[in-house]
Amino acid sequence: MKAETSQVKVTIVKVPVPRSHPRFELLMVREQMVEGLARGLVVPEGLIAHGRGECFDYLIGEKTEFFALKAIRAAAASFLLAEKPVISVNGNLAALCARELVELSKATGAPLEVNLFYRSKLREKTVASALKAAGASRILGVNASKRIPRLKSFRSLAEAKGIIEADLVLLGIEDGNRVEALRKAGKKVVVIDLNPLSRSAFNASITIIDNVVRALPKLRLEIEKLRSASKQRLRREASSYDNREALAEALNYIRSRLERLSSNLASGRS
Ligand code: PTJ
Repeated sequence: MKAETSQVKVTIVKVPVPRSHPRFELLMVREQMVEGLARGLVVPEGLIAHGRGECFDYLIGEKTEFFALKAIRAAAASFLLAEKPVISVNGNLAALCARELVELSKATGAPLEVNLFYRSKLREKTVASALKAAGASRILGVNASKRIPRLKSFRSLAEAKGIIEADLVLLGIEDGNRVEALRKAGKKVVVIDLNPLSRSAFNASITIIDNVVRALPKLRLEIEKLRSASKQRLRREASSYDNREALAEALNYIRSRLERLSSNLASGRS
């Protein structure tokens, strides 16, 4: 397989955003995505994926909710129990959270592995360089030559010492095919995805329904909190988590939030 590339001319207009803007944080995250595009980390399709994420973030209220905190607790315990955890990094994740990914990698000993849907040699290297610039010392996935079974896309390319041998894989902002293939290969898969209806969310072992920019630092803190816990406690935390229940909670939360908002509107309350 070989990727074909073509170039389009994009004019990026930078304007100062006042701190007082009610959506200042969100606009800054958008800036990171646009910069990511300019640096070749993010593909145009990544901007579309980001927009979908923003929409679901709007629906959950742009806060880390209880169902995400539960998933973060189970994911932290699972990381501490895992023998060969790996953190998979795509273009969007590298653009938004390179530093946090490196810190999580240091906190868990899990290597970072570049894994791209729109894979080209240049993008592999660009994402790896961004991780290196953020302090990563061990980066896998550049020139990966093994294949994840039952997966046809470029995403199946993985490293023997990384995703192929891993017992736990963390990934975020991606489609469901790889999650399914990794689960079939017997791995525990932790997904960060704002969309509780996505196939990734359904197929994962643990789905953190939250924005990666909020979830990753919280996951690292939770790992620090649980670090001295007994294996027995960690197993309890991991096994008491039910992914379907967490997804149902997220959907119910969105439904009741929308009901509340719409009845406030109908009754003239703000
Ligand atoms: O960098 P590459 O080549 O590997 O390509 C990556 C993209 C993002 C283009 C690719 O994985 C893709 O197309 O993903 P999808 O199928 O659009 O799925 C992205 C999912 O991530 C959607 O369910 C979004 O709601 C969700 N999402 C988007 N932004 C965020 C997010 N979830 C958490 N945090 C976000 N910031």
